[in-house]
Amino acid sequence: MTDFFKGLSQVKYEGPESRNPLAFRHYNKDEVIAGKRMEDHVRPAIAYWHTFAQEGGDPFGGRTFDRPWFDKGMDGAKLKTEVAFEFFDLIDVPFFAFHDVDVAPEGETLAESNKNLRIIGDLIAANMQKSGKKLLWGTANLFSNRRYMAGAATNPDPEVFAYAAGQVKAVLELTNELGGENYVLWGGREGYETLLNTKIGQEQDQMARFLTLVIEHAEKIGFKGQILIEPKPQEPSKHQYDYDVATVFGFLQKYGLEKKVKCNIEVGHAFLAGHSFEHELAVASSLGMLGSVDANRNDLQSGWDTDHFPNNAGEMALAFYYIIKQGGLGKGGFNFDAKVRRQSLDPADLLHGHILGLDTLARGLKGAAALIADGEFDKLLDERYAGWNQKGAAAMLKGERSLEEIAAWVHAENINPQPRSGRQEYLENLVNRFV
Ligand code: XUL
Ligand code: CO
Repeated sequence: MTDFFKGLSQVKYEGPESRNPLAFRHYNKDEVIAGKRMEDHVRPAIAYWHTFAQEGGDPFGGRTFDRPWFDKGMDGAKLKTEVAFEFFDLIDVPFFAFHDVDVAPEGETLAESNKNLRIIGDLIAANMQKSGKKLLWGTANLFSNRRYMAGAATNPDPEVFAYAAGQVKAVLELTNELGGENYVLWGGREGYETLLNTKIGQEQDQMARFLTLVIEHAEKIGFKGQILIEPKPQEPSKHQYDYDVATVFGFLQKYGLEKKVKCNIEVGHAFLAGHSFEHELAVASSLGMLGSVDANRNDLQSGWDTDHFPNNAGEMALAFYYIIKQGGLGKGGFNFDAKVRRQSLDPADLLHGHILGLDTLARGLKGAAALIADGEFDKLLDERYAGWNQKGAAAMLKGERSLEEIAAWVHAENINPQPRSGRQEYLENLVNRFV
C-alpha cells in the first residue's frame, strides 16, 4: 500500500440527496437498468495517461502536478503501477487503458523500451490477478517521440514505419497476454501539416499496410479482442487522415478492411470534426462500426481538444440511446479519456473528476432507458418512415423499380406529396421529459 491516497476510502453510491462530495449520486454499479447492471452497460475504464502520467502543463507553462513517480525511471513506473491499482479500487471501476509509454519509460532503443514494458507488464499482470481489474484496451504511443514528428505509419522514412511496427508488436502482444478486450489505433501524427511536402496517396497506402500488418499479427497470436480506430480530424496534425467515422469507413472499405476494424469514438473529437457525439455514434452504429467510446468533453469556446470530464447528461442520454438500440458496446466500454485541470493538484481531485464522469454517464443511461421504455420516441420515428413499408415504396427501395417505372407510377396515381412537420421541438420536449 502506498500513501498517495492517504485518508481516502472507496467511493460508494449514496443517492441523489447525499452531501458527501466523495460519493456517487447517480452511478450505482449494481442497479439494473433495461435488464443489465449499470456497470455492464458502461464498462468504465480509467485512462492511465491522463490520470497518472499527465503533468498539468499547458502551452504556456510546464508541470504543476507533484507526483512522487515523476522523473524516477523504472522505480517511478513501479510506484505508479501500485498507485494506479489503488485508484481503480478507490473509484471502483473494472477496467483501465494504457499506452506503452504511460506505464514504462522509453529506452534508448526499441529493445530497451520493450524490456521496460515487459517488466512493468508483469507487475500489471500480478496486480490484475490480485484485484480482478481488466484491461479495456492497450495502445502504442506513436506520436510523442520526435522520430514520429512526420507520422509513424505514414512517415516518408520507411525506418520510422518499421520502428513503429516493432513498437506495436510489443504492445499488441502485451495487450493480448493481459486479456485486453480491444487494441486501439489512434492516428497520432498520421496526417500532414502542408501538402507541399506530402504525397497523400502514398501515405494512405502506407497506413493501410500498417493496419493490415497489425490485423494479421493479432490473428496470428490469437488475439480475441477488437481492433479499433479512433477518428480525429485535427490535432496534432493540421489534417488527420482519420477525420471522422465516415472517413475512416471509406478508408477501410477501399483497402477491404471494414469487417476487421471498428471505431472508438471520442466526444471531443466528434466536436472538432463539426459533428455532435451522437451523430458519430449513430453513423458508426448504422455502419456496424460502433466499437467503444472515449468519454470526455471539450471546452466549446476554445475549440481545442481539452479532454474535460463529461458533465452533460443530455448529451450522454442521446449517446446511450444509440448504444442501447444496438444492444450495447459488446467488448467496448467508456474509457475516460479526460483529465483534471492543471490547478486540480490533489489526489482527491482525480476522484472528483471520475465521480463527475460516472454520475453524468449514469444520468444519461437512465434517461435513454426511460425514453426507450416509454416508446413514444421510437413510435414517432417509425411513423415518419412508415410510407416505406408500403408495397410500391418497398419495391422502389429494394431496386425492383426503374426510374421509368417510378415516373410512370407518379403519373398513374397522380402522386402529389404533401409536406409534413418534422416536429423537432415536439421531439426535444419529449426527450426533456426523461433527461
Ligand atoms: C488523443 C486521444 C488519445 C487516444 C489514445 O486525442 O484521444 O489519447 O485516445 O491514443
Ligand atoms: Co481518445
